[in-house]
Amino acid sequence: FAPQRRYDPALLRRQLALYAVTDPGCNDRTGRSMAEAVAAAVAGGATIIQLREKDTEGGAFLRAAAEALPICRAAGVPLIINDRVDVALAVGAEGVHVGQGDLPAAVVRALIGPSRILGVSCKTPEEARAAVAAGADYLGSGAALPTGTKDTGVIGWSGIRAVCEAAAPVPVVAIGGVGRDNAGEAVASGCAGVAVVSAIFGALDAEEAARGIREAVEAALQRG
Ligand code: TZP
Ligand code: MG
Repeated sequence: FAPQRRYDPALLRRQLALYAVTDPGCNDRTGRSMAEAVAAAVAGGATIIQLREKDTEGGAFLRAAAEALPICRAAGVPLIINDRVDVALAVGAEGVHVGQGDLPAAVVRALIGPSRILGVSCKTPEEARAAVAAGADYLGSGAALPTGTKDTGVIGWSGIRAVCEAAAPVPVVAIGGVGRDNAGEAVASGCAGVAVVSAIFGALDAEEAARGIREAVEAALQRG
């Protein structure tokens, strides 16, 4: 009997630098398949991938995850599944990401065990403290800025900073309207990295887009 170990927090923090979040709507517009989109993001330097396949049923979601997993594994990039604990466990993904309306974070932690990554979306310091207490490994916080990708409230960089302070030392990624030009602001606000949908997956050259954002994050992390 070998006790399961927690996913290494220092490794996870580094892997949160550029968190690429898939979107079927972006792929419809660019004509890329989900696998092509993931491969391009990873080639450009995405350090972690989330499959966020809203409106995709379980069977199709599982097939998408099974396609994405070897692409991510080959690059040493963790694969996180949005919302669906069952899909994450069935495919053997590294983790699950849930929002405030999904299964409670503590329940997800109990289901996935200690060694898989648990991410939780938080808009406020109160939500951040609860998610950390429930066993979150990282938080996603936003929308940092207005975005057409999701209809959600904007909390701004001050809101992101408040979540980072409440979550510490648990790392936070900013999401919503984030790209190359403002990735540095996310890091300056206390984030370990940025979570990006359209600035990568909506770009004509997703690989080049990812590369540019990764460079901006790394430069900001170097500045400290
Ligand atoms: N959660 C808060 S904003 C958002 C999510 C999933 C969408 C972010 O998309 P984009 O295109 O990177 O602004
Ligand atoms: Mg959700």
